[in-house]
Amino acid sequence: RRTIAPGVVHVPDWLDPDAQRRLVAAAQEWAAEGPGARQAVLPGGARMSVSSVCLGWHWIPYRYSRTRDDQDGSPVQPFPSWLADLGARAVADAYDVPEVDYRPDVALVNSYRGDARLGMHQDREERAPDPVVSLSLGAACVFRIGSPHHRRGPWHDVELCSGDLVVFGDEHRLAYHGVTKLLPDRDVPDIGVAPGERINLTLRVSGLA
Ligand code: MD3
Ligand code: FE
Repeated sequence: RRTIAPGVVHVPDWLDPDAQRRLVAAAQEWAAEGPGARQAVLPGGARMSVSSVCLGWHWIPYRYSRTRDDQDGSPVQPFPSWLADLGARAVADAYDVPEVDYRPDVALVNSYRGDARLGMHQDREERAPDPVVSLSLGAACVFRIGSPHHRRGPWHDVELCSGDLVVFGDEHRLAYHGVTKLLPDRDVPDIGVAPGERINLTLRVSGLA
């Protein structure tokens, strides 16, 4: 465990290869259901390079809904209770406490390939202050986190590898962050991710009814 900044804890290799394999298989099923994963379109018209699928609530830049309003309008897939339990264990381990009251109801599953990246942004659509849990699978990346106040630096660059956990809470819950590049040449355990692909799951508490 390493505290990167107040409220930001990185736990390398939190998921063993079997747990990673199970999460990848689940992510592939979610991405194949209904209209599938999509590259969201920003209000200015730019298409995101990251492809994503949501559970619990559907995220569109910049709001949540219960229906896939930028696809076929079908209901978003349910958020499974085993994933909520995994999230609570993640927060407890990262913050080194025996247990926590953490009930995430949103998962965003992001897939990165090739030159995909995620520009610096804040996650402000949730109405609850609870931390965000991030789980990384497959190719490594450079993740960048700054402060809640400045989109520009100073920031921390952290390499996230397959199996890593990061929890973002407290004063960094609203910090600017992004993914600056993939590191596709690193060794990845055989967990069923396509070569060069990175999958990231974030678990959140929406605070929505
Ligand atoms: C810090 N995803 O989905 S996970 C996102 O790797 C997102 O796909 C990145 O940023 C990814 O919005 C980064 C780490 C992360 C997620 C949410 C945060 C860091 C955060 C919310 C607040 C502060
Ligand atoms: Fe984010």
